[in-house]
Amino acid sequence: MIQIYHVPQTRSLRPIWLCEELGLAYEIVPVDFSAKYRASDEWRKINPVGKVPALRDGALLMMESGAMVQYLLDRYAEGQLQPPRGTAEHAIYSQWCWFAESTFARPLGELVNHTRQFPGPKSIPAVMEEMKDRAALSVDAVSAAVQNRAYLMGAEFSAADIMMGYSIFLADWLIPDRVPRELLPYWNRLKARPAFQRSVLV
Ligand SMILES: N[C@@H](CCC(=O)N[C@@H](CS)C(=O)NCC(=O)O)C(=O)O
Repeated sequence: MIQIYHVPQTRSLRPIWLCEELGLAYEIVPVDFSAKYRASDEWRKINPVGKVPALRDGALLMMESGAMVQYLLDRYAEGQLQPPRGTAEHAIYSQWCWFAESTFARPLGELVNHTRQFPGPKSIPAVMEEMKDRAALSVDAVSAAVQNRAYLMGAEFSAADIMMGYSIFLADWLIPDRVPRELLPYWNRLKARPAFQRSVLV
């Protein structure tokens, strides 16, 4: 049984959403998200940098939500939700998956970390603005990419939309005034998916 170590509203949403899309059975392992528990030996044995999520499938233990998504696709999806590997389409699909986490979510995650580390008046406005500007560049790039198409890869929903969906979720929470109106049809389409709705309730 696939086990997903989960904290609501964190990146564990990605593998959960994918399991829901594919109809895969999985078990949720709730995680104490306190800094103290995440720094504990018990949790560091599961995620050495003290972050969430983690995934276990038999003897396999993983951190990194994007790698979990790719593993679940390759192991269980029988070609669904990603273009054939080695094609130009797969290259673009993969580009959006990486972009979602390494370029788009990065300044948003740092925004969260900065305000947690330096709460209230201790936060540095210039740093916050710079991170917001970098995230806004990404949100604009995604918005441009989905104009006149239902999903990132065209008419078909793919796991790249799951990767991006979580990053947009973060942007909607952290920089709502920088999310362009033009992105909303795409974001609403993702939120309307029954599998997404089930995954946010877990
Ligand atoms: N690149 C990692 C990022 C993991 C990550 O930043 N997780 C957040 C929750 S969504 C976290 O644990 N933050 C706590 C911290 O960084 O202190 C992934 O995609 O799994």
